Amino acid sequence: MARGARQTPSHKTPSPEERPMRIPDAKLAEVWDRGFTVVEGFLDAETLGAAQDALWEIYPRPEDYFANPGAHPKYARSQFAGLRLFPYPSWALNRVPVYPDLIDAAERFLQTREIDCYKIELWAKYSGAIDYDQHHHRDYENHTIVVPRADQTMPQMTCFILLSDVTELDGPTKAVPLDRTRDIPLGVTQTKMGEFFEDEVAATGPAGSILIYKTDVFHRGSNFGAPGRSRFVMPVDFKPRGWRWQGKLAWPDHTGQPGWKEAMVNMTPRQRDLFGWPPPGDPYWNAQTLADVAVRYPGIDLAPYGARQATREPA
Ligand SMILES: O=C(O)CCC(=O)C(=O)O
Ligand SMILES: [Fe+2]
Repeated sequence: MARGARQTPSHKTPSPEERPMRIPDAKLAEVWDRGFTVVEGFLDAETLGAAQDALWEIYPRPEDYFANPGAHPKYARSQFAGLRLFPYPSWALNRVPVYPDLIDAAERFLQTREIDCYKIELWAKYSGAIDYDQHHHRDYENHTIVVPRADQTMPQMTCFILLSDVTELDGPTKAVPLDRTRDIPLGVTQTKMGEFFEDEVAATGPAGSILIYKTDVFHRGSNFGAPGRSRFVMPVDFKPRGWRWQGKLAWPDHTGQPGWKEAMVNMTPRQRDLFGWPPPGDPYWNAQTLADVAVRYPGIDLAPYGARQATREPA
């Protein structure tokens, strides 16, 4: 199990004792039984603080936005205008979706080490930009081209990492416990607006918390309850490797974005594997691929991929 990402010099690796939160089994069991859970204090303070600082390379700071919302018209165009796909310009953000305790939780929840991180987003919302209220829906609609299995073979684990404090006023995600909706066939993805308002639970928590949920749970984005508020979250989704009908992004299509190369160079083999990178010992690796991947990713340490190969097939 991967522990401790390689860091850029400005970010020290937290020791296991400093890592505050291995997600308890009981919380993962709650995701199975209830459909979702919130774990507070998930990110360590240094990781969280650095990620928060890096947000302002991408988004207007709340004080700048609210000083003149008209200067940022894009956020008024759609609820989804504040979405940005991985990678990001800064390692401080790119390391969050491969946070060791997140990998650990996904491996335990999905009950295998053979997992894909199949979607990473950042999402900024600013109060008053637009109405963020949504219908209750199941997320699987754009995470699989069919439907989840009711017996939860090959489930998907979807998460929101909160990078800002989310109170009742900050447009929390609102989720409906599974026992209220078990009678709704899995083929149904939306409910009528308001149908489960009585049952929904607001996924609130301080910055650094994580909401983990499943793709069969009804939930919705909600609007802000007061002016001048903002919400910054990182949605990250995992699946067991194997069923080609599940997924959302094709990572090769994102390798041209600023931050991708640095992220791949900084990651451990375990972390890269989540994106489909060939693991150590894979037959993909030979003298040619080792040399050419090193050209594509200057500074990368390919020793873990090369040692075995070098004894089998000298260059
Ligand atoms: O932003 C949120 O809190 C939830 C949004 C959501 O569920 C969605 O867009 O699928
Ligand atoms: Fe959703």
